[in-house]
Amino acid sequence: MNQEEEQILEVCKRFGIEGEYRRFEVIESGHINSTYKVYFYRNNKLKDYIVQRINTYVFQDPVAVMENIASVTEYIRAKIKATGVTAKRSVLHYSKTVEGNYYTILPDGGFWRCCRYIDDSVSFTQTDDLRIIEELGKAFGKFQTYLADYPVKNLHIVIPHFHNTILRYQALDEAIKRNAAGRLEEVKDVIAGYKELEELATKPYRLQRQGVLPLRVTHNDTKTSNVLFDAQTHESLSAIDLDTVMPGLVAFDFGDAIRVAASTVDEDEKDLSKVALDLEKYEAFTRGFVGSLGDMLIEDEKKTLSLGALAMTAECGVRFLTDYLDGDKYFRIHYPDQNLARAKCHLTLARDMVKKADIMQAIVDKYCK
Ligand code: GN1
Ligand code: MG
Repeated sequence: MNQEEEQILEVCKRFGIEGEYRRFEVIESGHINSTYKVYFYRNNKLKDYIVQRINTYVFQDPVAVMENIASVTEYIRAKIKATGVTAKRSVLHYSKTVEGNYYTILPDGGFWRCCRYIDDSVSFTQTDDLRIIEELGKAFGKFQTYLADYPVKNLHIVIPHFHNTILRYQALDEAIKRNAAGRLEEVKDVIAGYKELEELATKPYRLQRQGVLPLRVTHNDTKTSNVLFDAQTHESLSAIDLDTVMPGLVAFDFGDAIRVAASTVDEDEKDLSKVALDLEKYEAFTRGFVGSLGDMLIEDEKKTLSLGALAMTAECGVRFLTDYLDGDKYFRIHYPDQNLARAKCHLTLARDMVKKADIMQAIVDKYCK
């Protein structure tokens, strides 16, 4: 047993997981935390758990992260139960240690948490199945409606200015000045490309600051892999990865999902001729998302929903580029220039969204009627 496995088992013990330990798998899809799926055998059944070590470079107050998550999941659970149905497969259930905490800290300082995986569920990193994409939209739309009346002041701001697109562009400027990894020369074109998009990409954030767009409780990390689906029917069950639940714009949750779910390619596709916004996928997501929001949106939110997709694609790309210039300190990479590949791919996708802006908004309008 290596050190990683020993730590995982120690964490499981502290969370009181019973049964016979079988094995663990590393889940590779996240860029921040270290995530493991751990299997125990109990009552003639295999039970799976998600055990995670939180990245405390990114989440500097991980206790606050867990307080947000516990509060939001309990709130959603109560809402679902109030409708008379079981919430067992519709919201995550985090485990508590014997001391009653939603986290435990190992001797090396590692900050860990554990939750039961939802039975018979699956997730997808990327899919071409339009029905799944519509279900994805439904899941994030429902997340909005569950939390529409959640007391926002109860939430900790775990990463200040998380979707402040203006500050993300400023952070890029600072990384350019530092040129810490000596990579500036090779990315000049990519920087110029992002600068061209700055005015449009920062518009939703500016509209919020001007009081035109309201802050709501948002998920803030709505990529495809952050929803669980029923393994057989592929109906959506629950939004997961609630680390970044904070006040935000509905256009950001919509847009960040479109960035991933409506793209023709993976986040780091190197053949840029393949990168585009797939309008069929876009429509499927929009149908699911807008369809489950009911009449929640105000007119200005409806009018700027599609712009959120450009904002989130450009912002995420700017963050990848900043990290590349800084020497890959923030996002986990699996090969040396992955952050650059991600940044170029996002720039190409964002430019395609600019071309398709009118069609994108017309599709939103169609489902807002
Ligand atoms: C990170 O943790 P993960 O992989 O779900 C990042 C998101 C980015 C995303 C890009 C806390 O999400 O903001 O959009 O990578 N999360 C944080 O794939 O920075
Ligand atoms: Mg995340």
